[in-house]
Amino acid sequence: MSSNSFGKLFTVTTFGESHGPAIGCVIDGCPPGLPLSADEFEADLGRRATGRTRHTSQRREDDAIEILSGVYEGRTTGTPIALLIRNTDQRSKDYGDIVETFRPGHADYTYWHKYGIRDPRGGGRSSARETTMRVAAGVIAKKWLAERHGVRVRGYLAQLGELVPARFDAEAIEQNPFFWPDADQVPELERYMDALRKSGDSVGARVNAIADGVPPGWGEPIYGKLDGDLAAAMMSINAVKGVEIGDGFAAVAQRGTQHRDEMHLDGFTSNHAGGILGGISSGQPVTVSVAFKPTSSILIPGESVNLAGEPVEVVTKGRHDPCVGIRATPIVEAMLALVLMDHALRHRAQCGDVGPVQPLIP
Ligand code: EPS
Repeated sequence: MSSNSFGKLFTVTTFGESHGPAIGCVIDGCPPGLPLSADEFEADLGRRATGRTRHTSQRREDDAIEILSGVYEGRTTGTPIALLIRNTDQRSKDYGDIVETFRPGHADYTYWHKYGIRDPRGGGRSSARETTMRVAAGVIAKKWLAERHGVRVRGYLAQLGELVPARFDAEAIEQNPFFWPDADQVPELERYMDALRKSGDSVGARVNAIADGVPPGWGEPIYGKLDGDLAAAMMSINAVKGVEIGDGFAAVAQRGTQHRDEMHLDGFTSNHAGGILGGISSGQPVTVSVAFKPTSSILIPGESVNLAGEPVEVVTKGRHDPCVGIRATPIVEAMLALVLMDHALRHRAQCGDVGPVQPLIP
């Protein structure tokens, strides 16, 4: 009922609040024998973490993973993998002023109506902090997909406010704090973010992710479509407002002749479908694009109401991200990997004896 778990055969349950003692997850259904150690989580957790550049929240967490179960002598055992990260840099007094009020645009108001109680410190479960454990679980999925199927998942920032990349250079993405695919534009992004931070406002962003090497056949009609599960997974990330697969909403203005990806024995001519046809992977790269809203915790006063039903002005103090999308690339990658791994196992369970069938378009 309370939906803190997702996946069918590879399931992830996250728990914990932004200002609680710890956050964690339980991953069930991981195949046995996968080599796994705590240091393998560092790279992706570091890519997502706060406090690593001036353009994100200045809260400083080590995000050090403790593996509590499911791994013996450096290998997964097939039993539940429990991961824990202790919170060390909570500053709950920043939230003193909003205990009695609701930030406009934030989940404060809806959590209050749903539960009649809320943890206002750091936004509780609705905080970006919750995404840490998705990234941790995603490390396992990325590794299994790469080793077992040669699948590679990567992402990048495809829009920051009104700025879009002038070109796509895959090599540039990991060389700047924005995951931006054009190194020449990074100074412009720095200036943009500095001005935004100074203004006290926030801005939205778009993150794209691609999975290469996905074989045809993953995904289930009708209610377990790969794109349906991807949309749900991406929408479950706090602050996400839109998801597109392949050409997404641009398909509205396209003709059939334009949108279809023509097939030849040596390859498809295009990938408007984003690697998914009828909810099942086609063997082309799976492409997803995700819209993040502007952070609602901002310094510019906004009108709201308080618990007593009086009109109030709200200003959020604290160490907030002026653009939460800047550190969302590893989160989107993780959700893509988690959904793909779940579907790989589901496909193996039902149809493991079927393929490969011919013709197979490379
Ligand atoms: C967040 C507010 C900031 C961020 C936090 C998400 O935390 P605090 O309220 O404690 O200053 O630092 O993000 C993380 C700690 C994280 O690891 O992602 C928010 O309001 O969502």
